[in-house]
Amino acid sequence: MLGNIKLTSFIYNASGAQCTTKNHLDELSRSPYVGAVLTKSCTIEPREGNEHPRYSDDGFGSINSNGLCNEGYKFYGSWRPPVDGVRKPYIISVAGPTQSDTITILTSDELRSCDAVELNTSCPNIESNDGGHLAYNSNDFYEYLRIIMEATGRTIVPYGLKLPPFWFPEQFDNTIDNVLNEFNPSFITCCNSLPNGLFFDSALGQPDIKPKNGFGGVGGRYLKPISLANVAQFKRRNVRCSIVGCGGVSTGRDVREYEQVGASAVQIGTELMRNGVDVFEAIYNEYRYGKK
Ligand code: RRO
Repeated sequence: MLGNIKLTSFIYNASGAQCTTKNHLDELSRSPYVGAVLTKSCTIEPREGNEHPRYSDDGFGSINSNGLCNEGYKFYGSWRPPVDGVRKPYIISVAGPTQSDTITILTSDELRSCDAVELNTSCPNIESNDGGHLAYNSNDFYEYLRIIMEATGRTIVPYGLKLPPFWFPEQFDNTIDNVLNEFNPSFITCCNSLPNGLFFDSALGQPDIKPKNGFGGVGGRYLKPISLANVAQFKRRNVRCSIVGCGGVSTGRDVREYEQVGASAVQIGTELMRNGVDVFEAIYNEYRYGKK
């Protein structure tokens, strides 16, 4: 469950991984092992994103500076699951990225077609929020959300917050006091990618990805202990909302670990990028029937 939303499986895709186009969304919707369909973070207008190469996988984890490539909120608001798909929760990730664009998207008729919104407050790769700074300052974060909530009359569909990785006790405490207790999201997703990492190809003498001098958001197994700790830290503090784990899940055991430290659901990103939608069947079976 994400708040009051019943998922059809404990696992679903992370925003950004194979969820940008109609084909991606149709495919996710058709898999019985995928518990919800979550979109790529959207903006008002479609965006091409950053120059290529902007994604790389070193076999352990991933780095990206995709630059919010997406088809625009009207597309995501008008997408409907294919008729042969199982009806499962549809969650639209909204990036804004500005406050006024976020308000426009959240108050649009198009957004009423989804079951929930995941508000992306932590994109590490766009100019206006370089490194995901916003959510690292809980006073700014409060002010940002206060204006959005006032403008939307708090009437938007159930929503969650995609948070950046935190480390220090006061980051969890301040986010809970200034943000979660003030705005009561239905869920939080821990975490977005680690900002401004670098994968470097020594044979070529250059970074793996081109935008931003090679600096990008790190995901996959590099992120797992950090995301797992973030879920556990919020859980220990008895947050009222559901917690979604996201970071480095590639086996059923990973899913169980997230569940055991307090996650209500788990998202899969790098592994989905690597091996496509079939990963859900394998990971679901391992999780459910206890192998790996
Ligand atoms: O598109 C991206 O560059 C991106 C986004 Br919006 C995000 O939230 N997290 C990420 O790692 N990449």
